[in-house]
Amino acid sequence: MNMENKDDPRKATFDEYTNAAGGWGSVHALGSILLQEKVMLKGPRILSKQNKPDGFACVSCSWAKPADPHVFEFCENGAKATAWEITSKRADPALFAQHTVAELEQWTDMELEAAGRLTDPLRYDPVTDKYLPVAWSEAFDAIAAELKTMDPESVVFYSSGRASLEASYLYQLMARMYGNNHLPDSSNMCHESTSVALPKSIGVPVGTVTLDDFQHTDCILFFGHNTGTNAPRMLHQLEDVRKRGVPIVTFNPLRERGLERFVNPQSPVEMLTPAHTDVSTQYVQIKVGGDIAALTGMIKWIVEADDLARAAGAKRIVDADFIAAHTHGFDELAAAVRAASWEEIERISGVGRDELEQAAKTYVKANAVMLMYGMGVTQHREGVQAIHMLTNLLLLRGNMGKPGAGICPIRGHSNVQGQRTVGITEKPELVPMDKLRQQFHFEPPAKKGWNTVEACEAVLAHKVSAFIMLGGNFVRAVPDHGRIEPAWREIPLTVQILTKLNRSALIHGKKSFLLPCLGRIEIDRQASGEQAVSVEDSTGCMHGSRGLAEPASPNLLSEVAIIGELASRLLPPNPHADWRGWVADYSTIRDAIERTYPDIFHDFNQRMWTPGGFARPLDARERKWKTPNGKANFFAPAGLDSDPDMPAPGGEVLRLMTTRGDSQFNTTVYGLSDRFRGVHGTRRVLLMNRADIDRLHLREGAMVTAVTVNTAPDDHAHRSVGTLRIQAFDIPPGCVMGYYPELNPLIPLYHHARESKVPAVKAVPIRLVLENRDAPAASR
Ligand SMILES: Nc1nc2c(c(=O)[nH]1)N[C@H]1C(S)=C(S)[C@@H](COP(=O)(O)OP(=O)(O)OC[C@H]3O[C@@H](n4cnc5c(=O)[nH]c(N)nc54)[C@H](O)[C@@H]3O)O[C@H]1N2
Ligand SMILES: Nc1nc2c(c(=O)[nH]1)N[C@H]1C(S)=C(S)[C@@H](COP(=O)(O)OP(=O)(O)OC[C@H]3O[C@@H](n4cnc5c(=O)[nH]c(N)nc54)[C@H](O)[C@@H]3O)O[C@H]1N2
Ligand SMILES: [Mo]
Repeated sequence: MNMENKDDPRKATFDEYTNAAGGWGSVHALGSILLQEKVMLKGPRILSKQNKPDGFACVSCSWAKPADPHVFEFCENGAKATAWEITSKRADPALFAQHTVAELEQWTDMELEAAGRLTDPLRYDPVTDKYLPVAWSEAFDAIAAELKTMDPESVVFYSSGRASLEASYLYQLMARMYGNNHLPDSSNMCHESTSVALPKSIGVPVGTVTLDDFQHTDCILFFGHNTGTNAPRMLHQLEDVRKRGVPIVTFNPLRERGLERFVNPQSPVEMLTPAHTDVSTQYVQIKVGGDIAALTGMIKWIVEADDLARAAGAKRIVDADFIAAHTHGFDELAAAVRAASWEEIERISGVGRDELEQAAKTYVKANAVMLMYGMGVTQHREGVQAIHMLTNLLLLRGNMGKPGAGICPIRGHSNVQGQRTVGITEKPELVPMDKLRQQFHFEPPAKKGWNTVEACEAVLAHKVSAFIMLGGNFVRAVPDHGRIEPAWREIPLTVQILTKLNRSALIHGKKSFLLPCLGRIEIDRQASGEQAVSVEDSTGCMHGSRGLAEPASPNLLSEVAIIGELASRLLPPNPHADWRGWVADYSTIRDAIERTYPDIFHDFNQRMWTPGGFARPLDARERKWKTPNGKANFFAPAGLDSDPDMPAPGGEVLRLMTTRGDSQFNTTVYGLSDRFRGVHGTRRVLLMNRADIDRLHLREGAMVTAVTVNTAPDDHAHRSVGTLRIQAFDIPPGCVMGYYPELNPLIPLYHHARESKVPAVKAVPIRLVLENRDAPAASR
């Protein structure tokens, strides 16, 4: 264990990051990452192929990859993710011979993954409490034999959004041929609120914006996304847009650096001079959970201004023709916003009426508006309603289905959108089951499967006999660790397909296998030669991706090969499902995908190398509405708070948002600093408003325990996380920011979005208890 990497909040330092995002900081950080992973030599060559038409699709975020890429079409965080995958460090059998699982459990998340790439398949040995090497064929036979004895209803097939379209398609097919739709995925914790909201409002499950739209837009609204950290390549498009003078209005409780100022590390002019691009033209520092209220205020101003315009016979403010021809529900929405009081709007949004009116005026001045959003919107109790409010705003002025306009949910994992496109979902109605039946001559299961929260509930109820994981770190990513972890250890069989050691490998089932796979950056050699895979980005474009690094170990298999080998042992022989043939030549998997989804994937093998990717057809882009009533739908808000069951403000209860820092990819923690927010040397910190610190008789630098305030009447569980340092920060009163996944023990499993069951991790009610071990005075 590296003691330098120990998270000691008492030794943390804080500063104000005064520079822009991007710039020298990025370049410097990049060099030190390559050095740390000992990949100085191969790193730069590999990075030059990142997100290029003939290269590999970045394994970090899912932002679009342009047809005419920059020389370096990657960001600092994408480079970190690459270095993390091509690292020269190895977690080989020698490491596991040295340490029991109980010992490894003492390691931090960061130390576990820093051990490096897994090299060989491993089987848990309860006698020695160690993971021991196992032959691939023995592992597959053993897992298949176990699964065959189990009730398919009790087996879960989780996936994290990184696996390729090819691997994902085979995975869902294996689960369905085995006999269930228990296919929860990381999207259930992420943009599921989007997948529920958009089909009802505009009849598509994904965003409508493509990169081209950035050239035609004349206003961008930005809700709840930390772009500088989580999709930094988008800053290129934002910079271009700003250079044209297009306004960007941002709604976020925190003044995220990447949305304030940006220096392009690839632009020599900006690098040599202190010039930078101002990103947001108006920054609305909204309260956590205040989006529905803020949007109500904006829409109220628009509707009332339109009333006046109509009365005066002046030009309408709303697009009345579009509303009449294309939409349903305008009158209900208008009535709801007219009835809302400004007093309530201001109190719940935490924003003054003038600020909201200013934002609304910017919006109505523009002819083509794009709206982008992230986890700050989806991960609330009323996350689905909040998204309806976003589409409401766009539909008011026909900002859907015209160049430069539309909605853009900024997706997380690099292929999370694509997985859903090829059938990874617990909802049978989203899958063309008749096509699967025809193609593979089996009866697909009709019963709805479990999503992530339901799978956790099943684990708690001891209904799960096996949990298979295609990537990810399920045990760490989900809420309520204190309840989930003990139940997890009771699962008869857990199987993880993974690249690095993580907590889910250590908190394992009674029997446990670790099946290490190739990463997307590595060369994938099969019987017919080197294979490529494909992914879908946040803008619905499909890209080919070819690995170019030598595999971390000769004993790794690709995800496709692991699924194919397991399926061919698990499932009865079926001449229509040639698992080993698919593994030998992935182009045949793409042929199968094309047969299941001809509209999206016609000529898949030819088109996958289109520069910039090929776009899936999206009816909403052509103002065709595949909603139940054939219209684009307005939805009136049921209430103004995205978190209506939160105890009243002003008391001791605070709203905790759990979020990512600059040195992590989800549960993968690269380091202890969050540079743009000025936090160094710890992740055990709560960023608070200074007035709250005083009001609650706390002190900056004091150490506290955070305790969850239960909101369900029958919940008596005690949830707490201790040794957290208080730091004053520019955040609205009543709101607190802390880091995920360290704070996940605080989140009750039932605290999820009402309609989508996305854990409501952005607004957890907590109170703070002073510990008597203080940190030295803060150094800000
Ligand atoms: N480097 C890096 N890149 C990543 C990831 C990573 O961990 N590291 N993760 C990937 C994944 S899976 C995902 S889903 C995305 C996540 O990317 P984001 O969507 O940016 O997710 P978070 O980091 O959780 O940040 C949420 C943002 O919403 C704001 N926010 C919180 N509550 C509210 C609210 O009530 N209203 C509004 N308007 N804003 C709010 C927070 O201040 C923060 O800026 O990034 C992807 N890309
Ligand atoms: N409190 C709180 N909780 C959250 C969130 C939050 O904002 N706050 N965000 C939620 C969101 S948006 C998401 S998406 C989930 C993330 O949940 P997951 O997707 O389950 O978690 P990750 O941390 O992305 O998974 C990291 C692991 O993936 C494995 N891995 C990496 N690359 C590969 C690969 O190429 N193949 C395979 N097979 N495995 C690989 C590595 O072993 C690594 O340890 O967490 C959710 N949980
Ligand atoms: Mo995500």
